[in-house]
Amino acid sequence: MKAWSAPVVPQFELESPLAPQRLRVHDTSRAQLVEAGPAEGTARMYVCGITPYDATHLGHANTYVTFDLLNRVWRDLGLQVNYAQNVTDVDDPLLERAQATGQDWTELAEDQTQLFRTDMEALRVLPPDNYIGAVESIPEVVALLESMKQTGTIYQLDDPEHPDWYFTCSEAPGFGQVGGLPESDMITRFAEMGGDPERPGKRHPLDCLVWRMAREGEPAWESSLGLGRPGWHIECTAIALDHLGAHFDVQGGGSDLAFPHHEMCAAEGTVATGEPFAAAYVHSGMVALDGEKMSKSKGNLELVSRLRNQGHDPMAIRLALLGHHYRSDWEWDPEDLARAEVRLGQWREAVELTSALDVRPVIEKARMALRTDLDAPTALGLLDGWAQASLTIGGDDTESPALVRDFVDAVLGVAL
Ligand code: 5CA
Ligand code: ZN
Repeated sequence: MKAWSAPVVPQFELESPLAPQRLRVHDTSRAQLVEAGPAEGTARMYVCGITPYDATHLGHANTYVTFDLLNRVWRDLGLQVNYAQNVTDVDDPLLERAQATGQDWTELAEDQTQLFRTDMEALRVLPPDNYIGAVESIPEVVALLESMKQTGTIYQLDDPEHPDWYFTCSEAPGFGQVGGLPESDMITRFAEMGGDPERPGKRHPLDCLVWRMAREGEPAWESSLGLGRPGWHIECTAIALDHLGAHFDVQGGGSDLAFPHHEMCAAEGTVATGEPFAAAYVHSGMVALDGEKMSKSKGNLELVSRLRNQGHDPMAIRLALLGHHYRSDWEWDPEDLARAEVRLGQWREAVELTSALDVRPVIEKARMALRTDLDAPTALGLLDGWAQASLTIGGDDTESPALVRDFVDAVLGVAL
């Protein structure tokens, strides 16, 4: 499907010999920092997209800004990036919401996806190269499931009414490594996240649904597995393998997706290709409001669109998000936005100076921070130091203001 339009990104070329020449990020499955992406050529990233039944909240925005930063840091290292993202445009929560509000589910999905695109454009998030809906990827899902059927890694439930198809995930090599949870916790979490550990007839409680046979009143598609629709995890597995190939560099999303979603994707991908699914699983922290994770289902939300309609500069919203390290969990506080507005104003003033302090060593340190687990708060603090000193003490470097403008735009995604 159509992604959103790309912002114009300035070419930023400046040598920083002391900054590491590879990106290191935290891989959830190895619980340590690892090098992500190749030394040269094309890096491949899959980030789990929205389920479009409600507007983009700051938790979503934080996740997509995090992976946009990763994308930009790779580009700053001279890599090409193949970035794929899905839209879960058919799934239970979407169908339930459409039913509750009497809307057509396809219209609800299209409207909310369009609002998401507008929000992402405002936040200057680079669009994915492959933006793929679950509905449009059904042929790829079915092809993947057919190959898994051949190897006996999926099976049909012996249930005369609803003979759905399941994947034998617990037999997959490395199963359990992404989430790192003991089995009893896996079962609890699986149930909390839409899984069905207690369903009779399954070979193992953790086996996950891959093809749901048609139910009265639900959309369904003809396939060799019967009339039905894809399960959630297989959608991301099929889209990632189709657009990125096996053993791509990063699978990303919020930390709520580590288990079961990314665990199941990893298991399906490994079984289907005989290779590891992703080289690293990278997770951004959860943004909370009123003491709880911001979520569409609970309704404790602050929306990007609401803040924009109130007249807040999207660049300040972006800076407010980047002010938190991507792996931390934090609570939205309107004061964060006020502080980001002050910071943005100061940076804008400093890049208007005709001469300033030499920023090259500052950019080198900021790159060092960003290439070491995307430490945006440190990079922002370094730039504050340069801006404040340049505005108060001054400096005689005439190129630095333009260097800052281009660096901040190209790498942090903030247009000054
Ligand atoms: N469509 C699936 C992924 S395939 C899904 O989880 N959709 S979602 O709309 O619920 O979430 C979209 C992305 O936002 C996911 O990466 C999720 O981890 C992230 N996310 C959701 N809530 C929050 C939150 N409160 N804080 C941070 N990230 C969040
Ligand atoms: Zn996903």
